[in-house]
Amino acid sequence: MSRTYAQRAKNFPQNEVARMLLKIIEQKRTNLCVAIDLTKKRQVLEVIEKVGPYVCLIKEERTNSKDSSGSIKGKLRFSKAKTHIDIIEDFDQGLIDELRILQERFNFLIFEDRKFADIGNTVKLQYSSGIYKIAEWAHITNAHPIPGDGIIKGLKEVGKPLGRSLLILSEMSSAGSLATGSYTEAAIEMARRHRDFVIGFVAGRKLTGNNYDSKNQADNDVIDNDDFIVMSPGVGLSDAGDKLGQQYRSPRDVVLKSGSDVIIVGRGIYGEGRDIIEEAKRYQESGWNAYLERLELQSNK
Ligand code: BMP
Repeated sequence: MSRTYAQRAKNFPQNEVARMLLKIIEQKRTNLCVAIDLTKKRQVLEVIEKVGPYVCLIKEERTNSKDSSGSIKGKLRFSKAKTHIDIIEDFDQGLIDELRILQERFNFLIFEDRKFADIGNTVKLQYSSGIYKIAEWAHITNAHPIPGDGIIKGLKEVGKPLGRSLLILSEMSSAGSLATGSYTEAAIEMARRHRDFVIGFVAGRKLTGNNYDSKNQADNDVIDNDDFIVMSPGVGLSDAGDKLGQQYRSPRDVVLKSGSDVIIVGRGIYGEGRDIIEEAKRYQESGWNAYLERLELQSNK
């Protein structure tokens, strides 16, 4: 049984990205992933400059890289998903080049939150081609399980030779999500069939382990050959949610009670009126302390 992030690296013999991520988490003592949902290239880079020391992972959204004006505060907008935008060819490489430089400087991985959801053949194109060429620069991306195994097979054909990894969206943080019950169970089974490419889940709680249904996740130990990294969005220390169905829980709740491995935080860090560096530190400390508390409870069992 492995409990620490560092110990768990050996549970991913086929996934270098998982081992790298677990190593970074342990070295930097942070399980914080910042979701950069900003529309201007300059805003994205500004936030990463500030949060870089406190994160293990940057969750990137497609951005409008042409506009270099505007301040961050009060100008947040979510990128809009467009059908097959990924295969249109006129992308500015500048942002990707700068992201790479920041990544090397601060030692974090990049997670493109693309939420693929189409048949295998289409997602292959969306992942490899078009403006964004996601597979070239994103260590991790994610997919909905709804189309069936073909979506993973398609993404794997592109991503695996490049050493990339995938997360499966098996639960969602928004109110009324349909990703529950047997849907979530089927998503877990799908991930198990593709352990050579799938390293974990986007979910609100640990979904595998010797006692994964327990209300107290300190009771749930990792089963080494059934280990997945769980990343949880819907994390906020100051708000209960937003007006569009988002629901927030604290890092302590998510990591200690629900056994999640990585907290994903967006507006809680760079929302209007927030001090980005202070908030990044606050979430990093809160997430890490919850992990230490979980370890202590487990070792006292
Ligand atoms: P925020 O902390 O600002 O609410 O942002 C949450 C981020 O996590 C967003 O990028 C959103 O797309 C993502 N997300 C989520 O909120 N819930 C999910 O179930 C899955 C997500 O990827």
